[in-house]
Amino acid sequence: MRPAKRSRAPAGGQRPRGPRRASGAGKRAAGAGRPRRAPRKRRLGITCYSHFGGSGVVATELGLALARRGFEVHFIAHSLPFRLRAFESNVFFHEATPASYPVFEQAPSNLALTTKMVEVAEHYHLDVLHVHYAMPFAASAYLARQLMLPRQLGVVTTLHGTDITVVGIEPAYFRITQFSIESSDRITAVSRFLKDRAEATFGIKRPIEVIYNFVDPRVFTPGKRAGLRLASPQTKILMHASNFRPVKNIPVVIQVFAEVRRSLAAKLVMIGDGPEKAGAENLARELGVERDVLFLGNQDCMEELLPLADVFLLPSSSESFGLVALEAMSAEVPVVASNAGGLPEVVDHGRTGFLHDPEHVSGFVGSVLKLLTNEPLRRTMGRRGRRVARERFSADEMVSRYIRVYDSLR
Ligand code: GMT
Repeated sequence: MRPAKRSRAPAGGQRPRGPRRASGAGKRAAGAGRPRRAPRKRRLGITCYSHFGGSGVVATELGLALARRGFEVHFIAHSLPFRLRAFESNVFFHEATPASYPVFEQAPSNLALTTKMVEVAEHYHLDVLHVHYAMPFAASAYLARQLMLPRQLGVVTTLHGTDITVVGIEPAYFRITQFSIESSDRITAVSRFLKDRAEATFGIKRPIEVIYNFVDPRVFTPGKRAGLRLASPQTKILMHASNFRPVKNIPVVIQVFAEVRRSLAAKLVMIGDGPEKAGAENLARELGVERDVLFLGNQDCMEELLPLADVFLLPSSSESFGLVALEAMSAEVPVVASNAGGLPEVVDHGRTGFLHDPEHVSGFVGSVLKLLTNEPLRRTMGRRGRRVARERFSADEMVSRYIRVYDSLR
């Protein structure tokens, strides 16, 4: 598979010509007897974090889905988004690389990003720039739009989570986060919880539309892939995947597993990497379960790993949505999670999984054991989870809602 094209013009190497106009204008201009011109492709810039993480996944899957619906999509980022692994026509990648200079204590990478946004928006006649994660992308987009005046570039900001709940509220960033969110033409949030939190914390008065994270149920399917095995068939698998940051409550994952392991043969599969990983390895050793905990590091084939789990565990102290929980549900894996943030909007307690207070270790243990010792219940909940993933969080529906947001900017 070939990667997305890097900073290249569309097929034929030609730069799109002619004045900017909304799609459909070509149709109206076509007079009697003259050949109809194809409607102009809608052109969208997407900026996101490229490393492992839900916001980058949502941004990438959205861009790919839009390209399949005829949009020309330009990813503008510091590096190739990790899920942008397959070639798609209509998809371009533009790398924003900061120049270094001895005077800089740190290279001003956000200015390089802003410059790249302007360059791409002008060169490819972008209609809209959609940034994922407010910090600092909404500020870069605001600056890019100002630089392009009087030409109008629509800016959409999607709030994802810690941009609002953790980092955006740091005194060092509060005012710029608030200003740049308010300055966006349209604002979306990935859960009702996050919308409410953004309004309450930042006093955002502009409307925030909730557009949930989504999953493609054709990609995240139940059923183990041949040849992939993490444990013997009799051994139950508890799985966790995250960026191992403090909000993920990693010690609780290990504690819950150590308790579960006392009752039955099980393995804990830990996917991802981050600051809490070393502590987790130590705790597993302290609790004497290190041989049954597999740290797999970052993996980009979650659709192959998740179906291997019997239960997925996500005890976060804060979680705006929990995309990986939805991906697990799509793979028919019941989720045991915390009742924090937007997770209750995703997991239905007692139907598709169980929810507990983030520090309620015995609650998590009880629910995990209930599922691991009652296969019919586990299967029923798994099947319901997949149905909910398909019906409530369908990619088609969420992508259409983003398109309506772009349409409202015309
Ligand atoms: O906010 C973050 O910690 C980063 C971000 C990411 O890039 O993974 O995660 C957030 O965005 C995801 C996609 O919308 C959500 O599914 C996650 O729940 C959310 N993380 C948190 O709220 C901790």
